Amino acid sequence: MVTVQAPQAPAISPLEIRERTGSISISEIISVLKGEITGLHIKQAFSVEVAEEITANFIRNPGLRERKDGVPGYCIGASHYRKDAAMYFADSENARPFVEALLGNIVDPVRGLFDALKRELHDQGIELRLTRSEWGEANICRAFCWSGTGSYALQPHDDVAQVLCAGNDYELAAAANNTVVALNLYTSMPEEGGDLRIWSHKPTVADRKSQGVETTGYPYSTAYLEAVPCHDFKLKVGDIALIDGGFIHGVTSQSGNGKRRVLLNNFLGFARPDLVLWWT
Ligand SMILES: O=C(O)CCC(=O)C(=O)O
Ligand SMILES: [Fe+2]
Repeated sequence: MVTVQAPQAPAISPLEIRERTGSISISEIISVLKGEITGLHIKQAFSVEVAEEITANFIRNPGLRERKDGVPGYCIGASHYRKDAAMYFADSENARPFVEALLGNIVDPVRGLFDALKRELHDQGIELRLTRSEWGEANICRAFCWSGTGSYALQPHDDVAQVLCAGNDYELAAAANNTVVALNLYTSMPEEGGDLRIWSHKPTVADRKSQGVETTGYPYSTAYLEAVPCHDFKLKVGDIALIDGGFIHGVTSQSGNGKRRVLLNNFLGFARPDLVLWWT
């Protein structure tokens, strides 16, 4: 006899959200890395002038291209999503001049944050570095502008499936057992929408299998998330958001003045108690 199991309702995991205005503190970033904070939103964390310069560098960048991996959007830089290590590191090496052109020679908030976190972790006996391999090294960030139509500019997803399925050629595979932190810096925002929505659910491997997203973590259906509470980060230019990328999140559709939504993004996480890796 075949028994048909009723689909399991997604388990609710509480969100620990912090939102405030000002400079980002390194101890807060470490709290997100340790899984103590699920979502950290720092408003006006870097200057509008710097944001505008990076956005201008994005728009005129010869490395700007459309994503061809099923996620609608435009990007500069490399993504390890659905790539083996050889391909990802080759992409990273090829994209380096474009990422450098994106950040230009200004004092930018990504490198500033990386250096400050590196110093603080070093004092605690922990190394922070870009992930690397025999094929090359990751870049410090990439830039995105999502172009999904419908309710979401970027559909609900988690960032951990792609790390869990990365394969043994990646040293970052070890980070999937710990909190995978997504760091987002917003350099251009539309007038309305483009919120970062995070749901109170951290899917397991079994949840992903049931949703047919075992290796990608993308996309989860609206029906699956219907009964799950969520929080919307209302973002403005110059804001920084860090989230535990294991929780399902997405970007709501945008409207208003036609300004594009541009962000710098990367991931970081503990690979060992004495090593934090940083990748894209
Ligand atoms: O655009 C955002 O605010 C979030 C981006 C994101 O979730 C991702 O790149 O995986
Ligand atoms: Fe994400």
